[in-house]
Amino acid sequence: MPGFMPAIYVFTVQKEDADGRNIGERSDAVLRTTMPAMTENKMPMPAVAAPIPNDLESFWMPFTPNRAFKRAPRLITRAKDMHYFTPEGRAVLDGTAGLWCTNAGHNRDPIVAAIKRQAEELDYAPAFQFAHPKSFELASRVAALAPGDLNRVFFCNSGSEAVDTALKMALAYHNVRGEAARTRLIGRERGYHGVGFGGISVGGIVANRKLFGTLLAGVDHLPTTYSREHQAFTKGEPDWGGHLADELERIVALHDASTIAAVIVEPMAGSTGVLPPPKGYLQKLRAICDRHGILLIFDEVITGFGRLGYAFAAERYGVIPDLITFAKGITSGAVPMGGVITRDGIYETFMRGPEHVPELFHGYTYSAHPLACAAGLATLDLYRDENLFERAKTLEPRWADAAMTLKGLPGVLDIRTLGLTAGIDLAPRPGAPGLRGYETMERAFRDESLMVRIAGDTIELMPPLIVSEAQIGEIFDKVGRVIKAAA
Ligand code: PXG
Repeated sequence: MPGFMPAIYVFTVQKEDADGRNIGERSDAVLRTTMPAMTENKMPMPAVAAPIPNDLESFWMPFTPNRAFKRAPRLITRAKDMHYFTPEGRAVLDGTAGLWCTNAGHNRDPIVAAIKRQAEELDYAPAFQFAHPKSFELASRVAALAPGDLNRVFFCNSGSEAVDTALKMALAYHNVRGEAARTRLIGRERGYHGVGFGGISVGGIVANRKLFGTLLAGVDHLPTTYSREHQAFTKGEPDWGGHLADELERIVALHDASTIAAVIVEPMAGSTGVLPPPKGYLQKLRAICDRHGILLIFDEVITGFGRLGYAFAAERYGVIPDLITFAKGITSGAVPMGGVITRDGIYETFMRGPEHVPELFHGYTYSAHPLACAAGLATLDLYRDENLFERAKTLEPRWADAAMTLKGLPGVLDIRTLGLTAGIDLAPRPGAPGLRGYETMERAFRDESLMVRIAGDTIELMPPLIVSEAQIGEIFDKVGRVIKAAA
């Protein structure tokens, strides 16, 4: 970025309330740029300057230890392909595809151009009662990628919205076809389905649930499929654990199938540390759901769009769910978008009643937003033209081998891989769970210029699908050094 050499200064100022009373100190970071007066007079930033926050206090950061971050910020101002760039211009290798989303790499020219064109042509059009053509085009493209008769696509703006949409569709579906008693929802321990009330209810992460009241009523959880004892250091789907799907039969026996609407699982649990499905597990879940008229929802927010070497994990496993949730990779992270794909029969079940009345009372102001649709179309073109899903499949063995080179390093308890993902469990520091993971992420960013994700003391890796073989080596070399340093 020519002519733009920002530096961050963190200092402490005395803060006053509206009446001029001193209300204590507060730590602010000021960005000094080529326009030094910027922070004082609120002049617009020069076009070349990235919009970096100059007051770290106001932004309540999501899923972040705010105080630790604000003491030592990790700022990103620019990205291209496999790299981020800090305000100082340091290149940071992206080992995490953003947050599992930039599957085509960062700031890809065709996606950027499509967003620009769309912004000039049509900024917004309502998706209720009106529509713009790209929403239909993108829905058709997504339907074509989905397996079987998963042909109907509902758009929203995030994975959390996609999950809540899918759960509501499942409940409403049973209702309109005359089985209104089917209201129970079944999730899984260690599942992550976003942060809406539906998603945290079926999700299985204690910290995401315990402070938020009673959640949805009538939710049960399958056991997690992970067992270190039986699965440690497995590449791909573990042999042990397929039988855990039988737990669904136990839940059905307890409540009776006539009360159960849907089961929702991630084909591969991502957020809780990359937990690949045991061999045969998903197929078994499908068979049990079929036996009892229960809808099967695959939450493919992470596994969709190439992460496991296929458009959807459903294809990898030859299992056709009734609904698929997606987000993230649909636009390669460039514009927020999510959605739900349903089988024809579900959509058709709703298509009754007077034709002037909406069939489903659900939707978002920004469903099928024009910028998201334009970004989505350009992204799907890139995936196709660069064979990125196949690329992930081809690279999987190389990726898994490279990950397993870390076996034997101090404190490494398990390594799991699937598609272009890896989870590396580190031994927690005594009395301080999560600290070693946190230090690892910090060191990776500062000392190795590598972005990793952490879930507690587990390192998670999932690079953009454009990652080169050399970069795979680089990622695991860097992670290896960090693990040793944080031992
Ligand atoms: N379902 C699944 C399976 C997800 O992984 C969501 C739903 C929610 O998506 P939104 O767009 O509402 O965030 C997710 C999100 C991580 C990490 O570090 C994972 C997610 C988000 C942020 C971080 O593993 N997954």
